[in-house]
Amino acid sequence: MALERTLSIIKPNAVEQHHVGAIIERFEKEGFRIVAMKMAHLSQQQAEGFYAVHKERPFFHDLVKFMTRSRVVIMVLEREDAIAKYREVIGATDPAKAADGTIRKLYGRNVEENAVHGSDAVATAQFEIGWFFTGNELS
Ligand code: FUP
Repeated sequence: MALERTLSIIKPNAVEQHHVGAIIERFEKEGFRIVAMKMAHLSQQQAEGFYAVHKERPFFHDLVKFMTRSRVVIMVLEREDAIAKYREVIGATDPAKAADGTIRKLYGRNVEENAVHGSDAVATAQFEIGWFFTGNELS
């Protein structure tokens, strides 16, 4: 197992519902170290660029609208095997299909408002971390 970093976003629905503290506490209990963290209200350009890989998908427009609705918490989290472990802790994309006890099951409303984002691979994590954080903020 390698020490990895993943990009985590606590999405607008979870921030609006006051679940920020519970979600961060869970990540720390699961052994993640917070390397960097900020709160931001994403611009349309930031959200579109972040989700550029999905730009041809039918849900793209609504997803960008949701992600720019209100503020999000963006974090870089580190631990051994971070990418796979994080995805285990958050659960399936659709909260209705997520395992009991996972963050999306606990705090997600539907496949769009699914409470949290997490990188799906090492290369994706590198792009996503660089999208939101400078080298200085990560050192
Ligand atoms: P995940 O890696 O679990 O975040 O899921 P995907 O990369 O498949 O999807 C990225 C985001 O697109 C999801 F977080 C939510 C959104 N999405 C929808 O809004 N509708 C869909 O049908 C599928 C995904």
